[in-house]
Amino acid sequence: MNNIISELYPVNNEVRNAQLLDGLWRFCFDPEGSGEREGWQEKGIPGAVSMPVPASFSDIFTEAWKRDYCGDFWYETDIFLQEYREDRQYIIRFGSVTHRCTVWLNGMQIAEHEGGFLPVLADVTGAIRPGKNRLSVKANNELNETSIPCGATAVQKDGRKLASGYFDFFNYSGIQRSVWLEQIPAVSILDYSLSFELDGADAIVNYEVSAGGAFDASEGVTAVLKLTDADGNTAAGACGFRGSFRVENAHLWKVRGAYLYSLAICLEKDGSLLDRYDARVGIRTVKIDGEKILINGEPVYLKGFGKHEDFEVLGRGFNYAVAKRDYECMKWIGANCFRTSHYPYAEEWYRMADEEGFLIIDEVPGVGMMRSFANFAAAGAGASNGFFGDCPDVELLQKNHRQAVTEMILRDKHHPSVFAWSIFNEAETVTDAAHDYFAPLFDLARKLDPEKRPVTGVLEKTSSPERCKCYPLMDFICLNRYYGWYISGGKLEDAREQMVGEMDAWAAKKLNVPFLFTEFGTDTLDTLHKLPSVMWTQEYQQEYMEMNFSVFDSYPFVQGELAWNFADFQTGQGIMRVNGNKKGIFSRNRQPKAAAFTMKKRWEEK
Ligand code: GCB
Repeated sequence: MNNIISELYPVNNEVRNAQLLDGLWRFCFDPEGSGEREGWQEKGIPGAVSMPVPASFSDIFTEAWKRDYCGDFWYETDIFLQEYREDRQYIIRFGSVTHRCTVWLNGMQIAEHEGGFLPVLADVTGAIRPGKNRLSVKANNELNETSIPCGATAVQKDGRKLASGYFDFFNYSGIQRSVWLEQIPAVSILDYSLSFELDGADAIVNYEVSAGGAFDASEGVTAVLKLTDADGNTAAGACGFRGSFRVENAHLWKVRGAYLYSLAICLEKDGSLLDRYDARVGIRTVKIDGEKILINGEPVYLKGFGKHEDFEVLGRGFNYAVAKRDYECMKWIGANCFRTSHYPYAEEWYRMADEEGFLIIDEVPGVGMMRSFANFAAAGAGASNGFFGDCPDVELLQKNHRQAVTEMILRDKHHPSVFAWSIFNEAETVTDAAHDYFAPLFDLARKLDPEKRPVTGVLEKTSSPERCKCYPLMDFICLNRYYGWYISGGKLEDAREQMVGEMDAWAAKKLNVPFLFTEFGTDTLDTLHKLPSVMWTQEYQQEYMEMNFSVFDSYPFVQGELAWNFADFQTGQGIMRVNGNKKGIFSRNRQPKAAAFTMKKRWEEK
């Protein structure tokens, strides 16, 4: 884990410089896994083709084996540095490399990272030189039962490897997020933490700043903070590495009514500036109070989606235009929340949510912890297994999971949009081994978050009120339920009865916590209509939604509904999927299906 290099998002100001390295890089596959042995990191990669960064490589090519490629693959680019300065620290920052990588600069190894959805950081001070530098990345996208997400890698008849995730999304891989070269002062701000209390019209901001490098606080270096409101007026200030300050008549960050202050965090010595980090701050509180979710002390009902980072050609590559369109569609439909199913998204998503006033449940890639390539279907049929009891190396799995929780919270704790952490999606939760596996991960999240946001996990059907051993770990309970699709598909009245049966059993437990439906939905073709409806038509999706809504509305502890999915998305191939999962309320190219109008009407009124 890269715990000494700052996770802070790159900024540009008078002392910090962040240069984007995105563009066309050189790329090649390494099916034999021999590149490192053969010294490609020193000699350069052989037979390279050009490859856009950021993007998944998968949907760029026209050959099936390249789309489905599993194993090692390499990226390479040149970085030009005009001048090397002794008083600077040089950092290379990948938003992510999926699922693991080793990185070299001019043949010298500078980073190694496990996990495909969080930043890879390398301190290249001393390794980078003026002029041209070669940056080489060996990445690998195999899946196994100790990686998160979990899956398996099989060797096919022709010798090629094939990854099969124990999850329902395509194993998109590559350098899917932006890459930066940062130049920061040798004495620099490593991290900061904020938490908020409301006091009448004022807010108290508790803060802590940590610094590193050639640094010794006793030598008279101090932190100076200045908070500026959206009109550019000074709102508050403070001195010292930790403390608190009062913001009079604080302008709160509200759900769908965002307000962001600017916070300049400076390191100073004898009045001269050593470092400065510019942060955006949303003042708001989060609390669970009985069955309610409170933001700034006021109950909020969550409306929105489980999403994916997914689009034509880009795969999981971040693209501002697609993200902006998604926010516009979510605003149009009256949503206020989404879950980053099933992995932390590119940081730009959170920065945009901060501005747009959306709430986010931030999820680690703790998905596939049930040995079935389609646990959603297996669960519907009542299947379950003891994943944690017979996982080949549960300690290694937990170590990787712990690392993802740590890196996610370190990266995302500053966002007002993030109001909860999700530790898993649809894991096996019915054994004592599962409870023992998850309990320390919940504790870790609670310990790391300065704001003590709620921590949750997402339960599939087998995690029933009678059998689930993990729901007591959660601050609110998230249910993925498909009554009327995987269960009693096409028979909405039977489905309603079964759903009510389960909800009555939860109600009888009197847990006094909020419940969210984090998934419910039907595969629906955006070309298909039929009256009376049948499964897969747009009419059926609407009727299914109406049935679900009427059940949600009869249980006051249901405090939110995040439909599955915002948009159609790519999956692996199989008889359950028609070129991907079609449960989108929007098509893959972000046009509304009929149910979108049903939801818009409800959500605008609710
Ligand atoms: C689920 C999973 C999600 C699937 C969905 C489905 O329960 O959490 O990843 O895509 O069901 O459509 O079956």
